[in-house]
Amino acid sequence: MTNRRNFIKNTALVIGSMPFLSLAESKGNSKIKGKPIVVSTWDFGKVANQEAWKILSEKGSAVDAVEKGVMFVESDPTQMSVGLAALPDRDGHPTLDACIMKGNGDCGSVVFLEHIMHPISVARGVMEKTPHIILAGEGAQQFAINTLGMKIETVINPKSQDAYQEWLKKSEYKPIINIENHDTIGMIAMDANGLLAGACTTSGLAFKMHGRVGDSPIIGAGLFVDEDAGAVTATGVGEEVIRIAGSHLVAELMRNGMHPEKACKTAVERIYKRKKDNIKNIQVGFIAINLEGEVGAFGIHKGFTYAVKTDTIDEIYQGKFLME
Ligand code: SD4
Repeated sequence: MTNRRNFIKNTALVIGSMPFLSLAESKGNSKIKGKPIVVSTWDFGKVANQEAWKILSEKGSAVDAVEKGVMFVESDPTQMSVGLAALPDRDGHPTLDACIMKGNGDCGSVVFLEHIMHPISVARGVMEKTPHIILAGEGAQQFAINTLGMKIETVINPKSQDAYQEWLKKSEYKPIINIENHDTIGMIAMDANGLLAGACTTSGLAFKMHGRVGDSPIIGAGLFVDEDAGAVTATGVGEEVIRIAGSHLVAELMRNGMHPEKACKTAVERIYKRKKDNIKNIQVGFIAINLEGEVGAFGIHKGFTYAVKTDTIDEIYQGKFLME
């Protein structure tokens, strides 16, 4: 992790002076395909995919697979960007966002949730046990306790606490791309029956304002799944993903026949077009699966990784990117 961080910090220094790279120059793989298949954001997607695969390989459902897959990351006590061990907001509270969606349009979401280990399961509870789609804050917490039987928990992660103490010295909110500040897990899957589902869970941007909610729990922004189009999820600066309804945009492009990689690239370019002047401070990446089980991924900057698992693949790939 330290090496990766240094590498990324160094590359971040040259952002802005670099021209766009052509697709051929940036590494990635647009030929990946599978059924069943599970695809997740970032390096930790690999272990999460392996959890999901336990369900997919037994002909289990995509929705069970994505829930179980991301739960693995949510309960990792060393995680600094997902779950209760993550970096807190500027007032010192880890506040969590998550959502889940099936190809038939069923979905559920929780925002600004505190002290609950598995926000994704609360989101699933909202989807399955309420007439609503989003529950927030205390109401979401009460639902988790009273209806789902969850308990209030706190996880002390010394690394997150030290980072917060360090941040407090200046208290400046300056996201640095590709460091823990942007490591949401978004997971999308197609099961053996061809059904699609996705899950997205995060602590959001580190040291954010108390009460801030990002794209990750917003259906259509951080996640969108449609049995007539495909499954898409996003990671990065949530405000920019929300502005373009990013995951929905990628899904609509795939519905019109665009390959998942081109669709992800088109969404990334839309953010670039609007934010050219500040693009060096903005990382966003998308991953997508279409109805044929073809995979695509694209990030604004170098450094966005994603993990793929099929019966023959278990890999982490470097997402293609617009600029170094
Ligand atoms: C957010 N999109 O809250 C999230 C952060 C993120 O990888 O994706 N990190 O804006």
